[in-house]
Order: sequence, then structure tokens, then C-alpha cells
Amino acid sequence: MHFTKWQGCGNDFILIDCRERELEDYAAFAQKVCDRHYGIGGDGVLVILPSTQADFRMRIFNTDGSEAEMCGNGIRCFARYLYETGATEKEEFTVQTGAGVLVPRIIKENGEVTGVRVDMGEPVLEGDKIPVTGFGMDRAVNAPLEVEGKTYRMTCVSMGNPHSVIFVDDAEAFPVEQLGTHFEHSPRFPRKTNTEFVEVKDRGHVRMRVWERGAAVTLACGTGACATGVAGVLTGRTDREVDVQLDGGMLHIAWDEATNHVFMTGPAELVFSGEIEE
Ligand code: ZDP
Repeated sequence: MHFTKWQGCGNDFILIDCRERELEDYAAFAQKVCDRHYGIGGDGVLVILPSTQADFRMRIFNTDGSEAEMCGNGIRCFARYLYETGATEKEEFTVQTGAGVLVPRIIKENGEVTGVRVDMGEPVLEGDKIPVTGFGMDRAVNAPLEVEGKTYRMTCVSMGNPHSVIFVDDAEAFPVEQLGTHFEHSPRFPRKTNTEFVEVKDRGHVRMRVWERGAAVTLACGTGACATGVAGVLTGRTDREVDVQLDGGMLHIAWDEATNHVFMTGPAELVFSGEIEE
């Protein structure tokens, strides 16, 4: 099976085109190929499929084989692949995801692709829809969350997938590797959660580290950066446009007041391609 390997801010993916022929077990395939010793290595598998609702459909599987509703860094890689392989000549097109139909736009400078800007749709803030327990249809903003005997303040946002944003004084020093799994598996999150640990530098710049549901520590999370942008506004810490510095690069997030849509802009780079047994 032919594959291409991509990365967006160091968040890396194995991309497979299944428009002609589907795999029997994407979860098992993801667990095998994402392994950094016995497989290709990656934070997840992106699958290209046909769609009756949009130009294309995207599915994403985490390293543990679980399927996520959406992925931000992945959809930029997905879009660049389709544009550069000529699957579409349009610089802006539609993609069906578990978070609805989203719209990536290829960014070009002097004829060269330099990145992708994605209309990520509207953030979901009602507790039961994220889901996080204890809020009904109210928002969870600066709300207490008990983890490992300590109370943190969380702001919860869904970008199709669940996020809990924790503002901290020092992101570099925060023990993400030790505590991340305890946030992911907190009983407050019926579908588990991605967790962002965020230090505000100023109203337009934040430093974010992430523990991802089904993938542990990654160098970047695009939907997480979007959730961070929204949480920064909801808690009065940042403006509606913010640069999010991640371990693996920078993403620009804009939460548009008029449309309530979140726009994410960032890189997408092909690393290599090859063949692998299914
Ligand atoms: O929601 C989840 O289970 C995530 N781990 C999916 C992957 C999210 C991603 N890192 C992103 O950039 O949004 C790809």
C-alpha cells in the first residue's frame, strides 16, 4: 500500500488514499504503522475517502487506534496533498469530517504553497455537547477540575473533538508527561479529552503544550490551538487573534466575531513517501 508521511508543526501523520479501495481495519492499521520502532512512526493516520456531502472526506485514527472526530494539523496536510497531487485544482474546497464540512484554503506566495488556512467552523461550548459532566448546557469556563488531588481551572471547548484548556504560569515547567493521562482519563470527560497547558505571554501570544487523547504528548495540536484561542477570549486573557507557540512550531488562530468561526493558519510539509504491507 502506498503512503505519504506528512507533518504540521511536528505533529506527524501517515496519509493513505482509500478512494478506490477501503481497508478492513483502520484501527489495527493505525496501531501498527504509527509505532515509531516497528512501524512508519506517526501521531496518527489520515484517510482520504470520497464524499457525497463535500469534495472529499477525511477520517483520522490516533496511535492507539481510536478514531477522532477532527484534526487540525492533519486537515492542512490532507488539503496540501490533494492540491499538489492534482486531485483538485481549486485552492479552496470542502472536506467532510466528524466535525462537519470544513473549508481549507491553500496559501501560495510567488506560486509556491507556503501553508494552509482552514475555516474550522464554530466552537461548541455547551458542557453536554463537548462532553464534560456537571454543566448541562452551560459553559465550563475557569471551572474547577480535580486531578491527582489538586484543583485546576479548566475551560472546555469542542472543535468537533473535546478539549480542556488549563492556563498555567509556566508551560515549560508543567509536568505534562506525568499528569497528562490523568486529565485525559478524568471521569468528567465521558469521551476522554485532549488537554492543553497554556502560558499567556501577552494578549496576542501564548505558549501551549498538549497531551492528546489517544496519542499522549505530541509536538502540536491544531484543534487544541483553536480551543486555546477560544478559551483565551472566554477568560479575558487574549484577543481574538493569537499566535500559539507549540513545541513543534507556530499556528495563527483567529476567532471571528461576526461569523463565530475559528480560522487556523499554519504549515503542512511532506516528509517522505513509500510502500507498506497492509
Ligand atoms: O481528538 C483527538 O483524539 C486528537 N488526538 C485527534 C488529533 C488531533 C490533532 N493533533 C490536531 O491537530 O487537531 C491531529
